[in-house]
Amino acid sequence: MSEPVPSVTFPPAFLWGAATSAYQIEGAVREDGRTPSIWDTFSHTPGKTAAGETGDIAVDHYHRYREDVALMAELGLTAYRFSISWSRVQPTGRGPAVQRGLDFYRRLVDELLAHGIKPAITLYHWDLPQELEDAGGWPERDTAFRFAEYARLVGEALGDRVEQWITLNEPWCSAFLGYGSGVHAPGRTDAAASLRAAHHLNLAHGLGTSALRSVMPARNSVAVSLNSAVVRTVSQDPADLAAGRKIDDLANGVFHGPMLRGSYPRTLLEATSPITDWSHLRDGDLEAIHQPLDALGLNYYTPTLVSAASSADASTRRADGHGLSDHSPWPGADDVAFHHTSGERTEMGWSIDPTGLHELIMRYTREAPGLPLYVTENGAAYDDKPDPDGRVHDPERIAYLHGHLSAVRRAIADGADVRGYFLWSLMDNFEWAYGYGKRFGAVYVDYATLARTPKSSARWYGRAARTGALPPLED
Ligand code: GBH
Repeated sequence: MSEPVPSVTFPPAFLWGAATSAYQIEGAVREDGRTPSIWDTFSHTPGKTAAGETGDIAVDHYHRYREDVALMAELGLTAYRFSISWSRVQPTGRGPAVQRGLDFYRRLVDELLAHGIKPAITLYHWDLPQELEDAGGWPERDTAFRFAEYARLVGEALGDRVEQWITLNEPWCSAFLGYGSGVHAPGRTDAAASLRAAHHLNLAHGLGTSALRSVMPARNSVAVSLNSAVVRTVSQDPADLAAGRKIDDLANGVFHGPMLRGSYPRTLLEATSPITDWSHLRDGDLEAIHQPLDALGLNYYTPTLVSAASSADASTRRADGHGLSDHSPWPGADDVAFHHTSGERTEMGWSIDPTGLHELIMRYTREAPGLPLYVTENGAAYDDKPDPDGRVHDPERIAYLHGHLSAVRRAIADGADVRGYFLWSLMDNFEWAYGYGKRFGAVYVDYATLARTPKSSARWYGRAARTGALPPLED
């Protein structure tokens, strides 16, 4: 363990950002040629999201983006990570781009640049055009080629003014929550399909990276954002350590292996061999996936605690190891048990553990030496409510941010090259299967009026952004 850093100041060029994603904030789902994505279909299917909530209106960012950018500027943010709705740009997932769809993002980018805020584009944050799902979705190889084509179109349109690009957000969720446990769109529960999906997401990342580079200025940066799990075991028992390694392969190695090293972990191929023969892995795929990257994005919320299933104490077993589903998102890991981690929790039930973020950053500092790192998501849901005077006080979120930003600062002191931090999320929004019940925003959204009110955490974070140092904890 490292010593605490005495003065909590950050490098001058450190980016202080916030993150969002298209389906979670935009609304306007039928405007300007946009067609349904798998999340439109899923959220409109009874029983799939809390209270049947959908992103139809979300927080109406599509119409309010100017106000939202002004708010970011007023707070003092220096970067903004958002995603592009694929079916706004290519309604069928194929063919030429729809100009009106691209125009929205061009206006948003220009508004950000005019306010001195650096845009970071995520090309894919889980909202596959429904037509591509109808043709087989991510388990189908062709989807990777469709993604590369889409990446090229967006790169051509915005590569002159956006420097930071992220191909995929958390492909683990797309593959294993979308096709394995089925708690995310498209809601399929087929372990073999989830492993094929993971491979085709890897391929999409590789082909998409090459496509972006072929149309963009060389100065632009291409990265990927992974929800790299911090896997801990309940004991040092060999059986528990083996369980930990298995989950590490299924959470991390399945993407990092091909993307950063050009191979799948042998142990992953073995553990999943009863489920798939991996015949979908073709000659040349690993070379296509293993593209040099300019940066790596890490999304971190909470660590994962596991043991061998045989040694599990049922009372500590974590129900949400499988999310909201009876089907596991961990193919080939029926011999692993998931446990509740101790300590304070957020409204999601996720334990608060900033040391996990330090550990994660140091791991990739070792495993991907020389690769600049960004924390592309970190944040917490709390049950925020306005006071009678209309203000929203969220000291718990300030404490969460303080703890995790201190962990980032400690990692920098320990030699990690962390270039920026993106708080999840800029504002309250559609939290996927949980609907609007979980508030991750630094900015409060009144869902009756869609009025935005910065919470005290937004002011606190803005002060950090302006001064490059963490303000004291008091609210
Ligand atoms: C991110 O997902 C998303 O990128 C973002 O859109 C979302 O709003 C935000 O976080 C908040 O949820 O051990 O099976 O329970 C994070 C999703 C949550 C996925 C924790 C892995 C643990 C898997 N991650 N989850 S399990």
